[in-house]
Amino acid sequence: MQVQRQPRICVLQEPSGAARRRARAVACGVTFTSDDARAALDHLAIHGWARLGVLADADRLAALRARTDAIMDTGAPELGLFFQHDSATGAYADLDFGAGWTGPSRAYRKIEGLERDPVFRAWIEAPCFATLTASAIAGPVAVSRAVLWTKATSGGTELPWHQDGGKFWGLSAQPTLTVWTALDDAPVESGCVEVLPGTHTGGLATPEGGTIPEALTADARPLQLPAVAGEVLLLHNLVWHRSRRNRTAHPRRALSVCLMSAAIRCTRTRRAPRQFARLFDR
Ligand SMILES: O=C(O)CCC(=O)C(=O)O
Repeated sequence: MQVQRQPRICVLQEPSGAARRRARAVACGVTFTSDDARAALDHLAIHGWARLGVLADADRLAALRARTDAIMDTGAPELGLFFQHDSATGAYADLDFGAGWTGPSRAYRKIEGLERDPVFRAWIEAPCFATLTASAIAGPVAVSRAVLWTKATSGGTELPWHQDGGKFWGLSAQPTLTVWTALDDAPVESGCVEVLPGTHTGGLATPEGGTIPEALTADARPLQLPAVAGEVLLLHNLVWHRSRRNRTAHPRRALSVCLMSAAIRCTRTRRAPRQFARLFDR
């Protein structure tokens, strides 16, 4: 008898009820309470990811998108942001890691330092995130990084499986809470975030952190996390996650903010240590 081989990568979809609940949240608007925060944090602790629902309304989304466009068009030199453009091929290996802002373009894949921008800062310090961090982080809160991950229409760069931690991050302790906000709808076809649930419980795949060696993900069963504009996801920094290229005619932009205790320090020694912005006046 011939035995059929299973495909190596099997993508898991959330049950359709989840999509219905998301749609309902969009229709009704959501208030975010400390009970919501605790439920999401419990889910995060077990699975390495969680949904907070749609928390950014249409006005907020319009402001964040307009500011994203302006930042890409001008480079916002007064803010000293870090820019990285898409590679011409869409392959991660072909990225230019040192070029920075190279002129107006809607195809910057990664922009860091958004906590210094007033429009983004207002969202990072929105009351829902004060509520969230009150349940998640003891004492004063700081932002270790605030990043725009964007995938231009019919483009973007393949982001391989990685963890957001390890020696490369140069921190005195490992943060665990990343808050990801969809600025646009992010369906599967546009390169939504994908995770390997539970992988955060295994610690770092390599001491350096960052990209996961390919041999470890050959049999991976990704869970795709499509999101609607305004929806917020939590990602544990150590959960293995990735995102693919955008196959739609719409941009896929998202803001990812890593929140941590303000007691965590920068341990890099080659340059002056980074100072992390404190949030929520706590
Ligand atoms: O939005 C994406 O494509 C990637 C998100 C990510 O890697 C992160 O938030 O750490």
